[in-house]
Amino acid sequence: MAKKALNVGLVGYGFMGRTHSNAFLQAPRFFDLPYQPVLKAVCARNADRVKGFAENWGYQSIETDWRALVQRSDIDLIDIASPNDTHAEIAVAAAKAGKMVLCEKPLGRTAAEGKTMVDAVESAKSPNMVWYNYRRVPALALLKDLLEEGRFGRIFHYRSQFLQDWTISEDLPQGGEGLWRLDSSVAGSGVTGDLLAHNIDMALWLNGSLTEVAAMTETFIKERKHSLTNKVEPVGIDDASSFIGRFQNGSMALFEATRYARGHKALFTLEINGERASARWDLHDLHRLEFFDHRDESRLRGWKSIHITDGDHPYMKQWWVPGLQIGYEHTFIHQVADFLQAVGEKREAAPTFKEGLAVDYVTDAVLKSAKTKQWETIPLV
Ligand code: 4PW
Repeated sequence: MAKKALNVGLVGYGFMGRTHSNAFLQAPRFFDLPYQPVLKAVCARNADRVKGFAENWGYQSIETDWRALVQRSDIDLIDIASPNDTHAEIAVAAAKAGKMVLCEKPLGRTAAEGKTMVDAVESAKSPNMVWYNYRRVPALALLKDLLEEGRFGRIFHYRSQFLQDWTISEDLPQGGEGLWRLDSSVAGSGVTGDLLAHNIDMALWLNGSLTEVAAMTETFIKERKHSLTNKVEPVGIDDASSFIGRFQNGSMALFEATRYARGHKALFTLEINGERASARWDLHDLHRLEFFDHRDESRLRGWKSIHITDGDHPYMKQWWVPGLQIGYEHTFIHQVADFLQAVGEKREAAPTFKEGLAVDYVTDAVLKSAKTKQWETIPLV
């Protein structure tokens, strides 16, 4: 039976525009989905470059103004993969125009922005989702299943890090293409919104709500040349951010993100310790889940290193044969597959904008606590 076409309008053609485009193309080839995504249009300001992007990925048309894209009657879904300062305005307009809306993380630069986006998709009843892609790593989907099966018992600790080193040079300018993550007016924050947001989304999904945090941030390089003004300007982003906190389930939180950990490129790690079991995971070895079960026979008790490539593991049946790995780009493919499945079944696709807002509340509290040097309470969404 012919599948229903779902016309995609993408905003932004950077790194994330590529991961999303690849996912829209691949998802229906590997998963049996109720919709066939059609790459209808891509939008960005630079006409020549957006044309090149469209040709490379097979988009049928281009736009240079997102407002025109949002108003097109042949677009069903607006996918926002442009810098953070554009998310709220585009998402609100897209929802008002009756489109489905997907948005890159973090949802808003602040929770206040995120809230306007949640209100817009909820009042328009627009299917929506935030691209917290790491939820779709098969090893972490398996960890979620193990937690839901109650194998860990009471949870005591959850700790997570995201370490990079790409901004250490003081010669690196802020702002402009490829470097907007260093400009606080565009990004909203530094590593708190860019990296720690991933750790937080994962933690909220796996271990439930965070209720309070005490945080510390640092900006190691306080002035940088701005690519757009060519002037040396104060740096507004946090280069490193760490916090301790408390989850609603009584467990303790320990989180850290930085772009100043020399030698680390994208070391996202997490560990959870429960009364009966512990697990740990590391993005550099993303197909492996380490699991310790205290209920194992004592003579054989120890950390298991589970290679997540079997047909019994989440998502893996759709891929190759047991033993063969998949990678980073597959997390986006899984997310498209889950979204289209959910739309077909008329249910929400996680993480919804509301879940994205829950992350924004935590990142706001982290940044506030770093300023006030006080514990900050996190509103529940
Ligand atoms: O969202 C994050 C990005 O902004 C990513 O998951 C990793 O860190 C890769 O690039 C940055």
